[in-house]
Amino acid sequence: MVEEKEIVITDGKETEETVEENEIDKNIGDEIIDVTDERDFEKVDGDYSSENLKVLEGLEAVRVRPGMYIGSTSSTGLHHLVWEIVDNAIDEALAGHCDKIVVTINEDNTITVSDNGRGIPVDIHPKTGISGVETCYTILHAGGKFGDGGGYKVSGGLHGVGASVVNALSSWLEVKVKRGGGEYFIRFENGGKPIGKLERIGDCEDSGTTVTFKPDPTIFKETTVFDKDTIEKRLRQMAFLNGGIKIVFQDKRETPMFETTFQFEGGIKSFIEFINKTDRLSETIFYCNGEQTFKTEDKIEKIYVEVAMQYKNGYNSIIQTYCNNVTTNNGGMHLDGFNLAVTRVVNNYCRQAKILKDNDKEKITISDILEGLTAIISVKHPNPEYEGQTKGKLGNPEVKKIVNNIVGERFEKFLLENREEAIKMMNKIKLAYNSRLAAAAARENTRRKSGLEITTLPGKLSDCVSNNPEECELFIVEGNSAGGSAKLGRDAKTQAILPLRGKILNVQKAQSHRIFENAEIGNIISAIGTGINDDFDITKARYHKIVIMTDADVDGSHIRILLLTFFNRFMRPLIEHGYVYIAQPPLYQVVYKGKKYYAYSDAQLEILKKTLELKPGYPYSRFKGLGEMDPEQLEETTMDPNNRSMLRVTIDDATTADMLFNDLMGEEVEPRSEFIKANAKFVKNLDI
Ligand code: 28F
Repeated sequence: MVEEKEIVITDGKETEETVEENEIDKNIGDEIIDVTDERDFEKVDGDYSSENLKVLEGLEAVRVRPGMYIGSTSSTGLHHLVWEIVDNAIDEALAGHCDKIVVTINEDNTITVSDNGRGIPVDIHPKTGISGVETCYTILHAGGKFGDGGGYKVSGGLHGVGASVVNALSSWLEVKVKRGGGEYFIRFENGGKPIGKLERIGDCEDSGTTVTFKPDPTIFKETTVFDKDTIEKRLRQMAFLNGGIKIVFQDKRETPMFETTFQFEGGIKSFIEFINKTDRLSETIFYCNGEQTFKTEDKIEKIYVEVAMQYKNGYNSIIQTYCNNVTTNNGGMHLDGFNLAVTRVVNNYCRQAKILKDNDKEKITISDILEGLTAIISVKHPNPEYEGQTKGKLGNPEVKKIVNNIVGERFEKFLLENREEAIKMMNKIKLAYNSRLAAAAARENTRRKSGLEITTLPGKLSDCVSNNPEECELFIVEGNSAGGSAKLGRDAKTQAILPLRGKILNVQKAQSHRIFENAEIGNIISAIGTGINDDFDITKARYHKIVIMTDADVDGSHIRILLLTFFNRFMRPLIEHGYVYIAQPPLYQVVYKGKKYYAYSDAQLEILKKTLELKPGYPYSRFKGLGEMDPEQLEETTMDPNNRSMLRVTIDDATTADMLFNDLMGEEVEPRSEFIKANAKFVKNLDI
């Protein structure tokens, strides 16, 4: 069935991406030699030929089960190869030896990464008997922890698997090193087999490392084509998270060559400026960074913390957390520490400044503080542990205390030194606090009046017969007439229809307690059954597929965006669980030799015309909206699970989604109309 796949729409072409389990780093380490750890070397025998055999076995293991090392062999896995090599260059920069990294997509879709660091060591490694370069590229995890203690080895996140993994999964890979006055070269082929030894090919004055590789198409069966937007976005993020480093990105597949440079002296402070382009509560950005040590069983280690934040006038909150340059989607100890610190400081400040009056008995909670807040929390940790199903939660307990300390102290100081900003922020927080308490009181009132929880289903809902949420689908349909067709065309056993009249409230700009006064929103909330925000409970979902079905025109995309904004802000786990879909009604119908054919885009229409070998001028019809389709048409093209194609909404990168929502829904009119025009791009950017 089509909807089990994630579908990426690019320029009217559809590619299906199978949803793969993230299988990362399981079991690896058993057979692995960490060349930076002396103790490990005493265990293996020093015989060179047996060593060599192990090397080949290691790389072969990567080729047999690539998913274990890079998560998947889809486009995502393909790009992991780039991140891996870039991470090594970033590490060299964080160690203080390099300030410029160049990433190039070459004409032939190979990748070149280069840095102006010290160059990978070229001398023979005493333990492996081969050059440092060959060691790094053929022994699993050899690039492991940098021994010099000068920097943070940051590639220990989801994809810190080492350069050798990239080599193992490449048709060929070349390394050039400039070091100690010489230039050196080595080439590997066929999944990491060295073609000769590292060779001195000339003299030079500077130093650095350059790597070029071609991903093996027999491994990356789906695609070996690199995506410019994906790489550009990640490199920009890297430049924000590692302030000061200059990262140049080139795409030579374009003529003229595309080139852009990222360098942000302000680090994540610049990241906040980038996200909060409009509608800021005040211009000042709170920024702090600091380092603190902690003791483990046998050594003292350092944690680096960097936090930046700023309020917007709206109510949406964007909190991005990172550990070692990798997004921690489900937060963890750094987020906990941050929440603790700001909650404490804000409560103290508001008590002292008499913003909280004596009769305000309730404390200000983190949810009051988060309304309208954009914050980036980035930590660097020598030994991060990730928890949760998707390994998206930072688990190291010491991080909580350290972030709490640093942010607490610096944020308190900031408020005292920036009185005007502080009062603006606190007034905003107090407003959120007041409306939270007012909404709670209103809810309590309704409950008392009716004597029971509000559990009635909306009158406009045509519910399905089945009570098994797993097979139930809710179609949220634009307009009453389309709703009528959908109602007649549905499979009443599993498909429910909720027609929406007019435009729903712009939830980005509305205050929380106003949302619930809106009838359309209220209908959606009660139909789905999960509740919202803190009360949200995914187990209460009455449908496991919630399908947004709107016209393929500007109004339709506006309503779709409003609905997505709503889900994003109040029912985000619904998206995270993959329950939200976008229906794809066709745009065109061609009747040919008594058979009906449908096209979902202009490009598809052209393909259809070619396939059917239609003469120019052969008639076809264009659907102006869902309402124009009769129930059978709607059923067979858009609703029937056997025929339809739907887009699953997944928030892979919350920043992009949030920023899109902001751009679309915020005050500025310009970006909004732009995005509605570029609707296909919107869908793509949501990583659908
Ligand atoms: C294009 C990607 O990979 N840059 C790198 C260095 C520098 C050193 C290093 C790398 C050797 C065996 C650990 C140099 N001098 N860019 C990169 N630059 N690796 S990777 O050392 C790795 C060690 O195992 C380096 C002194 N110390 C370290």
